[in-house]
Amino acid sequence: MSEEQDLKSNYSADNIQVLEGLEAVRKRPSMYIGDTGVKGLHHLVYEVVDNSIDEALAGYCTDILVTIHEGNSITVEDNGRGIPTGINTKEGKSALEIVMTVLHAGGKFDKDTYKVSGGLHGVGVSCVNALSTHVKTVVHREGKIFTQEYERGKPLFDVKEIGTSDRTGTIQTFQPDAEIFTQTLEYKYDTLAGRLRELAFLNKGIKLTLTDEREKLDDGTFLSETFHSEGGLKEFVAFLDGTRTSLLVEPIYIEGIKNGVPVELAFQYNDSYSENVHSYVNNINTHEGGTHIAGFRRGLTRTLKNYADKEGLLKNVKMEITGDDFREGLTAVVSVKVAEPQFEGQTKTKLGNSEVMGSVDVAVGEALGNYLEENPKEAKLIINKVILAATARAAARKAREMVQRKSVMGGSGLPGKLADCSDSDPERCEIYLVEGDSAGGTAKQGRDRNIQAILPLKGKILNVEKAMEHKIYENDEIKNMFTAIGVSIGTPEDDKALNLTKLRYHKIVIMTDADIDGSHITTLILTFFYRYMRALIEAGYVYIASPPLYQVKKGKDFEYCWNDTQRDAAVQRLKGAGKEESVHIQRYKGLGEMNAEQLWDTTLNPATRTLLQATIESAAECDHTFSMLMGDEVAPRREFIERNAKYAKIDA
Ligand code: 0RA
Repeated sequence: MSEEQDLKSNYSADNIQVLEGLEAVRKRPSMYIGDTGVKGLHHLVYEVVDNSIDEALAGYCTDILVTIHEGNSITVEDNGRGIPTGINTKEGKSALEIVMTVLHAGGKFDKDTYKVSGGLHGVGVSCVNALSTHVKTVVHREGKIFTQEYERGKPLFDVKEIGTSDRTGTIQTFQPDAEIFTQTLEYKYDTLAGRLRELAFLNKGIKLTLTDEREKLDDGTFLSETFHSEGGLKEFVAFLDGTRTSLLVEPIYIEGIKNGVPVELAFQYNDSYSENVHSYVNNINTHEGGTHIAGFRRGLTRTLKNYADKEGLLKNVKMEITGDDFREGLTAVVSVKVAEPQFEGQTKTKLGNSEVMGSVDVAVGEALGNYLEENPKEAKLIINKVILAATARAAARKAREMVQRKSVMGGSGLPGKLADCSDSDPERCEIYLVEGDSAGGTAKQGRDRNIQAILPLKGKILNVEKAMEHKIYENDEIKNMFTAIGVSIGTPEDDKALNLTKLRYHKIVIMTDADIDGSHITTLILTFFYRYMRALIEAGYVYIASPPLYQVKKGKDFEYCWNDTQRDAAVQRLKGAGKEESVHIQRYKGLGEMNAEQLWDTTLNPATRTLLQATIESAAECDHTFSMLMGDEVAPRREFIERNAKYAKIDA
């Protein structure tokens, strides 16, 4: 074969690969964006925003605007340099077209840019293009405006010049494809806002604005928020702690390049007993931790211990102090940028690069070492808190061992209040955690005894955000939940990990009254699961029941209603030609007002009930929300409940 022919055939081979690329994305979208549900849908936005973040991190972009349009198309606009539009000689196409239509082509044209952002799947904007019915890209660059449009990834025309401009930037508008996203096409404002807020904290200085054109406000403008943080992680930590009471005037903070790895971290102690450490690699939340977290812990423990020893603060302390004791009431965010991150673990969110451990260790040592020397009063506060934690830990271990012993005893060890089901296959079995003995009684009569177990809980359960660990394991309602659900603490590898090998149900349903008290109890139980049985939420086993608010009745005919709109419609339907007074509306004030049959029909029957699945979209948002809901300040809690009340009704 001549050289020329060789080149030619390679060229067409390349072309075929290109076609296969985007076809493959449409054939198996989950491989590229994780899933085709709510998560994947939102992932499209993150993928596009990540490109703009990269441009900002390279120093060329300060503002990113995200707009949700009517009909759920999205525009992402930035004021960066604009995607290059010149013809790439090798491919014979414009760089823009290549970026938009070739898998993984994103970074090809600018090797100097230190690419650090990029979604978990890091697939590039061509995937978004492949999974959208229509994309329009507009580039302002070199005094001109260029554009190209695509349908399901295929260009509709060559890049064309459409005008002149005195600015630079890239504007991407895409419409997700209903053929791909069969579950939902609806963007959630709060989900996008949560991620943009997180990105603003993680990349200080960048302004990210979210506008929702589906939500017009009273003054005629659209719902819109701008996220912008000059303090970066220092402000992130303050945000996470919400209304918790801080031990230090402000978080300990460091930013710098250590052993070649950019490290930024901030931490603060508060008066709670839980540890909230969040970590990010290249702006991706590393839920499972990894080497950066190991480095953080090592640096924290070593530096605090050295200081305490040097100052003789541990002279009279008899008991052993463990790593955990240094992290009680700790809120921290660790963010590193790694050029070639290795992700491991079940959800590929655990950093494996060993060199990062030392970098973070050194960063913590420096920041904390200086802080302790310069702030001896605060240093003593921290050390005293650690000593207190060690004291409490002894008590907690005893209490935890009780839970461990009880929960392995099996049948006879089950709580007396539990009405178990007869089936023993966890996959088929459900347990309802029910507020109050009276509703518990009705549920016991109304349920399907084969697969549904009922555990009544006494009123308000313990607020685990405010209780010390041993109090939690001593609490009767909590002990009952551990033993009934079949969860214990301690596995052969880790004596604090959750042991799910004896899990007895794959659906754990929280059922409370549909009023303010009921939703408070739901929140208390969810907080408990979040702090002490998070793996159950992550596995998708935790649900919230939604009992109806009304029964609308006329003679023998009746309908159940979950909100006021349904109620009004039911009244109209049932009255027919008759008078409105002939229709009777019963407002359920609690589960106790329903009889067993009604409870089955509306809330228990797997064929007709509505269950809301508890999920952790963002651990950081959860921490903030729980600290606010469970904290002492009333105003933010009331605001949150009022703002979310309308969603709660829609969901029902
Ligand atoms: C590569 C090179 C250059 C810009 C970009 C990529 C770029 C990509 C995106 C994606 C969204 N917004 C973006 N902004 C910029 C420019 C190279 C140069 O001008 O020298």
